[in-house]
Amino acid sequence: MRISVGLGKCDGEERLALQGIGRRDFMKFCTAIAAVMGMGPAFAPEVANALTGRRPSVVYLHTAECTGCSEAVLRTYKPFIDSLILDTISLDYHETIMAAAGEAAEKALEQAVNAPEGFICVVEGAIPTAMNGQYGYIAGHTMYDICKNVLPKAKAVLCMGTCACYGGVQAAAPNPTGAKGVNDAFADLGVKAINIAGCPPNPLNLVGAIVAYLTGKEIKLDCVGRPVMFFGQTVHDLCERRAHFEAGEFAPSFDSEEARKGWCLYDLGCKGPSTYNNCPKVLFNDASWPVAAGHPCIGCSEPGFWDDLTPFYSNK
Ligand code: FSX
Ligand code: SF4
Ligand code: F3S
Repeated sequence: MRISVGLGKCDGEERLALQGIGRRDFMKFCTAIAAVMGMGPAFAPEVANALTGRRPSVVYLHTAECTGCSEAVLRTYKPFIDSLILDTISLDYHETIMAAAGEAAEKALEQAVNAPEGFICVVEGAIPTAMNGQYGYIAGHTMYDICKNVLPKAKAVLCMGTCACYGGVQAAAPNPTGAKGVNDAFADLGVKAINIAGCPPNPLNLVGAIVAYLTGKEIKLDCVGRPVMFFGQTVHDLCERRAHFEAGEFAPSFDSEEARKGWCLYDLGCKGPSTYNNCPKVLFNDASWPVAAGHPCIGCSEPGFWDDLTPFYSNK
């Protein structure tokens, strides 16, 4: 089916049609993104235009991490979401999925970074800063130096995942590699990254942030650099088990009848009350989120959650 968005056709429509993405599915996706951004369905055509317009060049850097953030995008059960993301942006450098290797990959990075139209940089992973960054090398350069070179030149920097935002598991005590989040590691270079937190983050929050950037919408950040439109409420505020919390109905164990009936998981360690994220509203893969699946929120979108919010399975 042919895609027709807005008044005219553009090369974005061709791209989507080539991916076999129907207009109905595409507009449904755009409406979902508008909702994620806290906008009504009337904003969907603007989302569509942003996603089918001129593609911004994106350099996607991997540092110290598990690559779960990229996996969250690539394994979406609606296969068109990854195509859409990868087609919406001109992904000029991505260490996990690009075809180029060796010197060709290095050249691609150099070209993207020096292109006159500029680029957006997405960072996935923490920055090892101890011993001059020697705990992490790519192509003979430390991750620390690569970021130092690339990030100040970017038009915008997005941190994809809690590791890039705040250091994540790599920064957990005793943190021998001196792992830090981007804003912490490069504050002296004037880098001010937008933090799409979560381990992994919801890919729709990344798309929402890119759409906001492309449409020139103001991206209001909270005190730890997360867009308020995605991270303005706690998981607890949005949770479907909340009525049971208020009624004092707490599941005594994971395999209990009460847990199955949807009682609150607070006594099993749920950190929803102190965690800001939109998981209950946005869901992963349009399907579920941890608490709906019977697992407590472990606070994965919060800075320092490995140190501050453990033990994960107790609140006592
Ligand atoms: Fe971190 Fe992302 Fe968690 Fe993993 O790369 S946010 S460990 S899901 O992969 O950086
Ligand atoms: Fe709050 Fe967690 Fe209970 Fe949900 S399960 S109501 S997030 S404490
Ligand atoms: Fe993370 Fe809690 Fe959501 S663990 S995925 S913020 S429910």
